[in-house]
Amino acid sequence: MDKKTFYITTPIYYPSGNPHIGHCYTTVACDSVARYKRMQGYDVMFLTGTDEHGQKIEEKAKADGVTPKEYVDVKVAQFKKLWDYMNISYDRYIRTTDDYHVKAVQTIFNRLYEKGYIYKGEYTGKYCTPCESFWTESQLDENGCCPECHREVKEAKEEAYFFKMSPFADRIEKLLLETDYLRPKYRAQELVNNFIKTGLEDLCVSRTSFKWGIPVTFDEKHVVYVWIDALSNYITALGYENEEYDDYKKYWPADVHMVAKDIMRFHAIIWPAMLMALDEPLPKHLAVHGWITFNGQKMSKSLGNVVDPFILGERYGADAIRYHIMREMALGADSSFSNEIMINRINSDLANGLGNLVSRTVAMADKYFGGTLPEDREAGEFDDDLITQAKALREKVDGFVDQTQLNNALAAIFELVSRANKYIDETAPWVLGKDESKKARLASVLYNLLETIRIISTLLSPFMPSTMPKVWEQIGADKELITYENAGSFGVLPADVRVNRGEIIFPRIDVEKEIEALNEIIGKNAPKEDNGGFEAPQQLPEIDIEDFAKVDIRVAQVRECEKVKKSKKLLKLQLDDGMGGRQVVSGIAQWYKPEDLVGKKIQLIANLKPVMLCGVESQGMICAADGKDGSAVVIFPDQNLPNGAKIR
Ligand code: ME8
Repeated sequence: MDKKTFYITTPIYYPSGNPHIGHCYTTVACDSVARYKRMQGYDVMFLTGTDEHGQKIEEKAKADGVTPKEYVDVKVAQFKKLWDYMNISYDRYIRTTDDYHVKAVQTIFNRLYEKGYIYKGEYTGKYCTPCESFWTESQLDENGCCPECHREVKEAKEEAYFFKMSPFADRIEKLLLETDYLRPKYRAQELVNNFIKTGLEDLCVSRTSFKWGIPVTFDEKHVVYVWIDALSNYITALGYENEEYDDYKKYWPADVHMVAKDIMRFHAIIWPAMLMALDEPLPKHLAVHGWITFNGQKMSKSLGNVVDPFILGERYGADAIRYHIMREMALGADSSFSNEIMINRINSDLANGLGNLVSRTVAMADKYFGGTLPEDREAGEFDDDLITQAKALREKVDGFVDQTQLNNALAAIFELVSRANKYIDETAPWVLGKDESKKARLASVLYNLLETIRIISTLLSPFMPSTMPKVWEQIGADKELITYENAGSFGVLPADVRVNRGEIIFPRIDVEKEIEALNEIIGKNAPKEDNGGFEAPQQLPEIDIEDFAKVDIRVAQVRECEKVKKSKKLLKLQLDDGMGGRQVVSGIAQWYKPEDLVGKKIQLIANLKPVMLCGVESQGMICAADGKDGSAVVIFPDQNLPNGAKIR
């Protein structure tokens, strides 16, 4: 019988800069799912690649004095180098400059034209150059800026081809609201309200103002513009309308497209509409995750130096980075990146939790039995609880992987790590080891631990593929015992299993020293132009420490947030300040949406006299820095700080 297939994709990334930890997240997450599914016996196709056309690339290449193709070749090599480094097991890598893709996109464009879904018109609209997107007036944010990146848009007009979206509105609404295509589902209503209920607008799909794109065959001054080119990759990479590959029938429809929220709309609305127009089946799931943020800002190329995945990987190993980013990001929510949180997590979960479990177990088997367990056994208290939990783990992890909730899958695995460490404390093998008559009991305890570690490490291997083989070596598990089937049963290792003491798999990191070292590296790597023309204002006259002590600055958490009616600038925030709560009004509405702030910790000036702003009382002020572009950037303290903590 043919194996069941599983097709998973990352977005194809713009190679307009170097890849950063944000790109790593999606790619590592897809890789882990792909590996897990392979372990389950699926025939997996895991696709990633690069989206190489567009005005931005054309401009960057020109600035560097190279052709666009020369420019992207260098960047693509950088992406591929990172994926090798991170152990990304992609099966196929698509470049939108690949000949077969170019021809297939032309065929797709022509087909949509012949079917009457593409027509020629004139575009007048608001154009955001960084996002390469046209927006309608109604889609702009409250400041008349791009709804994605909130930068200025400019009026633009040109002859263009359009893709008719309206015929698909009803089907797309049903897809979003009545099926589990979109994950998390709670985003569906917002999409329907913002883009479908207001009338699904036709999409501009060609441009004449630049050349670096796929020419429209019947009207060569036009190039296919962004989305028809980019989204088609998911099918052209399987051989749709080309001879390069022949897997379309086998793998389509995709099981999971994974993207971040910035491109959710394109994958939730435009991509299904394109497929409907082509009469092709729709993908099964779209998993949308949030952004990795740094100080509340989306991680981007300019911040890439702060958390260069190569630098972090060299210091802690690719697996520790993979673990950390997947453990931090809940499907749908943003995840704030900090070197300190990462190092603490490596210490607590990997060094103290898993690492200790393995090294203590192996060391005791070595010490008390010379490395080989005797076959006599004696069951005892606590065994059943551990064994039941260990046997149940696989099913739990399966469920979370199927829902693309990888943080929960890892949390479930590490619950068992904690349970096993607790079992060591409960059974106290070092006491059993002192008493000759307890040897059979001691052997049982160590065997149960080795079995639990086998199950844990098997299920962890798709997430941390390079470290787990070291664990198998240490616990004496032959490669053929490491299977998905065996991860569901207990008692797989031979009774006289032989362990091999080895190196510590995750050494503990000295947090303070490491942060210092990282800061030094970051300082060295920071590009000189990073200040981007920003000139620090003149320092104010000196004050005494007593003057400063008069200012009461506290950590507080935003519980609720809404716009102040009739004001473009003000947000009203309800804070938990550890002192009973209060309301603060802040002039940051141009740069933050209420949902960007809810749940976040902020810094509160707590003892400012209350004032009325636009008729609303403000009992304090939240701290923000002046951004380069005149924006206000809220300073977010560590999320783990307690509400009401004093800032000195
Ligand atoms: O949008 N946090 O390419 P892109 C989490 N070419 N994920 C992040 C991230 C962050 N800070 N930054 C980037 C494009 N990503 C188009 C896609 S698909 C047919 C065309 C990840 O290079 C995340 O997966 O801007 C996001 O959706 C993607 O990179 C955007 O990559």
